[in-house]
Amino acid sequence: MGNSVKLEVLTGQELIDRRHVSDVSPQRFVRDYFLPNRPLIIEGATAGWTAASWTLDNLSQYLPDQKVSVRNNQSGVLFDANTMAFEATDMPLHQYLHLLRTGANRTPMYLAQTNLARMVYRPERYVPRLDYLRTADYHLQSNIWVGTPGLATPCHYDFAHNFYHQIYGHKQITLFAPEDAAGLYPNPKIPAISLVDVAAPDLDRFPAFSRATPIQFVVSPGDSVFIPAGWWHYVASTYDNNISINQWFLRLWSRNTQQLKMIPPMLNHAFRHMFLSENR
Ligand SMILES: O=C(O)CCC(=O)C(=O)O
Repeated sequence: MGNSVKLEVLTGQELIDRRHVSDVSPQRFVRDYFLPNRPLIIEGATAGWTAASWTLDNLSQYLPDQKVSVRNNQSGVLFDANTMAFEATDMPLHQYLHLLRTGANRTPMYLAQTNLARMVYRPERYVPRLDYLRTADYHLQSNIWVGTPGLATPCHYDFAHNFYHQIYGHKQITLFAPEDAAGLYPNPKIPAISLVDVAAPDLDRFPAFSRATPIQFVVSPGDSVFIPAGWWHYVASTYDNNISINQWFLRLWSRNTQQLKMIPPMLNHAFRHMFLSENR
């Protein structure tokens, strides 16, 4: 199966707070985590969500069958951070879930970053807004991720803030602060993506990576992670089949300075994307 996704040392797990939702009021979230742009693991935030009960066995009851694009890279990465190449197969969702349940897949497989709004009518029935989101927050989209062990999403950052919820199975997450960018060797063409394979870093090619500070931890069902905009994240499936859901959001009017710093690269990214799609 995958050639590099083995991780588990959990370096720096003491550098992130892990708190129960009852211990973090929305006001405390803003003061201690959102404004200082600090990540947080929150336990119990999804209790009561219908989606919190999703498993590989019952997901078909909630998501209608439809064609989905499933990544199946032998190399164990979702896409190659150097070339952006990836392999994918189209198949009916329910066939994919059956494949995972029976363990009949020959390679690691990943239904990655799939917008729930395109899969099901009114996904907020299953994945409601968190109490931490304010009325004016712009909820960009909720994505579902369904995969097997042996795959990782290369280290990258997003322009939006993220609540990442572990629904079923486990993931190992490695975070790096925005200040660690030099040690992560951003891809010159797509600076939001690191060239370093976090699970097997090539220190001859990327020597400054040894000066970056990883924050590594495992998420289990019921754990949510606040990943602020600009924080690098490498997300690995190392243990079991798994389901995660993430919610990207923007708080446009806020004193979170990191979010303001995201605006120029975000516009640059949007213009390039528009230009590239026009020239396709
Ligand atoms: O779960 C993963 O594989 C990656 C998640 C991610 O990159 C995100 O939520 O932004």
